[in-house]
Amino acid sequence: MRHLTPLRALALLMSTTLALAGCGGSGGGLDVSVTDARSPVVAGTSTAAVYLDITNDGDDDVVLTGVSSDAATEVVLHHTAIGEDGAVTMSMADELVIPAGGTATLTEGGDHIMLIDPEPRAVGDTLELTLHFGDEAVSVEVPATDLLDAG
Ligand SMILES: [Cu+2]
Repeated sequence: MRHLTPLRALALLMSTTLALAGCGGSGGGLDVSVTDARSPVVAGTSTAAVYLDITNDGDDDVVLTGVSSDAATEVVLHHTAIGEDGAVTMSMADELVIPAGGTATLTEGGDHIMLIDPEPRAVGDTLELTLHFGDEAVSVEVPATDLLDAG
């Protein structure tokens, strides 16, 4: 009879936890992948933007209905618009539709995720974000990046 060493048991436990975290639903057919997640660190502000690409490989449109994180007081979806006078305004968005086979690009100057009162971070830190698609959810590790590296 083989016994698990404590380390091995821990590794097993961690991989189970990760697998659970990566799949909020029970195989409800959500076929979404998230790439290029990043959150530039801006000193002296009480908010932080998160940018990422959400690709919907499924046959049906999916709707991003909310975003949450333990690393911030609040997480909101923002829509950026440039008015006729050239002024940039950000407004809250309730949801974001990602069409079947399409990609939603959340990027500088466009739609983005906003963290309100995020925990202090340094470049290279990661924070965990959960994207909610109705009853299903996808967890994303978002690295903090240097603002100047954003291109
Ligand atoms: Cu914003």
